[in-house]
Amino acid sequence: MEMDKQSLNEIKKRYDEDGFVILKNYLSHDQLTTLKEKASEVASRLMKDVDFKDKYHHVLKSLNRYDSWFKDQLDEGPHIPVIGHLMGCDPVGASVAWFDRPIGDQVGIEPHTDLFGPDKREKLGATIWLSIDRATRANGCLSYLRGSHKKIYQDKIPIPGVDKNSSEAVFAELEPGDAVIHDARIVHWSEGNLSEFPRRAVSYFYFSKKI
Ligand SMILES: O=C(O)CCC(=O)C(=O)O
Repeated sequence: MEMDKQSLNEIKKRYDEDGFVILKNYLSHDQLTTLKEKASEVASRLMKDVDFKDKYHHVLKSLNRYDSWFKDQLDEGPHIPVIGHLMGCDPVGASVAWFDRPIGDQVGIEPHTDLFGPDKREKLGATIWLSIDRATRANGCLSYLRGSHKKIYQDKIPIPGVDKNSSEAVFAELEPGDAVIHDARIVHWSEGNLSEFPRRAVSYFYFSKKI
């Protein structure tokens, strides 16, 4: 999606205030088809490898290490200018992830932030999460605690004391091809898939030192 200066400034304002911003119809039909095909192929290849199996058995990190198309997208994908604009610096690609939440998968991801460690105050980070399917509350869409990127939280999952029913909790319900970009400091989570519909997504994560 091409964005003019005014649109970029509008989304930056929302991103700075809320810690995330939803981009409707971000991918074209062709881009969505390609992403779905590539991600399904890599995921089915990597899922056969027992080393990838952990608590989040439908999540695969570092697709960029195992597939050159994802490495190219991480380093030079069309989303880099918008990520750089929102972060206010040159983003450094860290990881591409596959976040599947198949029908009946009860395992959501508890409230967390994406920046950890003693130097987290010196770092910036951002993720673009591209929805392959319709993501809803029923199938485990991403949820955010609006404005929480302005606070510092403990490096624990789940973060203690987060109220998922707070009036600041926002459900990022997306259509296929929509995207959400979030600040790595925002508290976010997702629930299990209690629906009859799949919920697949690919994310690209970037970080940088504050400048
Ligand atoms: O897709 C999900 O369920 C969680 C994604 C997430 O935590 C992230 O992109 O940082």
